[in-house]
Amino acid sequence: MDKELPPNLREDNLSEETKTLISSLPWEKDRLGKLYNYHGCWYYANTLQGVLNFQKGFKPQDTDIIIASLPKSGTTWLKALTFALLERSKNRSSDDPHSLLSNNPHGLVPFLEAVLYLKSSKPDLTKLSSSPRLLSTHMPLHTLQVPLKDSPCKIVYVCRNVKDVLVSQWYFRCAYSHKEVDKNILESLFESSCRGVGFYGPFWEHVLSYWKGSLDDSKHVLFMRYEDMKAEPFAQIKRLADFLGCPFTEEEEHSGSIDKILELCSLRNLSGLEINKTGKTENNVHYSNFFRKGEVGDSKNHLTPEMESKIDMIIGEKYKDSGLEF
Ligand code: PAP
Repeated sequence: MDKELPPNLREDNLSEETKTLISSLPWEKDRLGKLYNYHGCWYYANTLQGVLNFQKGFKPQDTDIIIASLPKSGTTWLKALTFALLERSKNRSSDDPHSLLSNNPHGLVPFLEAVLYLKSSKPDLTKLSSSPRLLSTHMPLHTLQVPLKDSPCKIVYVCRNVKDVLVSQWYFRCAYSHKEVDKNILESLFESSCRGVGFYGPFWEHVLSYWKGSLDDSKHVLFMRYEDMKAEPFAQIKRLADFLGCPFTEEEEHSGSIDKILELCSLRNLSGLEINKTGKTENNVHYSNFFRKGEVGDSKNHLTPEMESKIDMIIGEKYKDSGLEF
């Protein structure tokens, strides 16, 4: 079973040091394997190895941009938008097609702990786009910040209503394990998430770490919401461009450039591309699994009213006094 899992979810690539470390960590078992709690966050063992490798070996550059999220919160979309925003300053000739047409956003903006540093603390990063480097992570902010120290690099976090995240995770898990959509899987994801256990969870700690980070240091941490991006994409992409220091000019605003980027990065466009129908990530996950409905509120079709009110209650309690509302 272990061998069929994507490499970041397995437990077969640990250093002796990490084996010793995890033997002392709290753990829980889910359907995919053992999750270990390291500094308040749950990881499968190989991903934890990636986190440790990253913390040991990552050397930030001042211009780095890091896309951060909980899985299934809009990562693919934000990667595409950020990549497209930065690409527009590069003068491409008309016969040079956009990289987003031939590569998936996950191929263009690789994950730190789950891909680049998964196997080594000294990966070859020379293949990354030169400057700025675009990177991504699902780590919580306090873990990400360890090797960043006083680096002025920019972090963009995307957050999504956790009920929709849960349903999206459920579909994703069933799809990559080639299983029928099975309600038992949703129920166990729900039950463990409510207890604060789940890959990269507890979700409320994750969201709050970036929310507080964005309040404390708004020049370096931008907090975005999937729901706002759906409701007002024009305003949100402008916000993103301003934060990254590459604002749209008036000419760009009026000439339809923003609409073109939004169209290029739309779920409809990306999911229809050959690369996204047939390609796979470095961790052997079909790109097609990253595109589904992309709707706000799809959880209503799958969670019972009791499940919804339990999550609402948890969120209400955990986010109270934070200023964060859903
Ligand atoms: P990841 O964290 O594993 O990379 P992520 O991209 O965050 O996954 O989440 C996938 C969700 O984003 C899917 O939501 P759904 O299951 O509710 O449908 C997917 O459909 C949605 N998504 C992917 N690309 C886009 C896009 N271009 N625009 C809007 N939503 C998108």
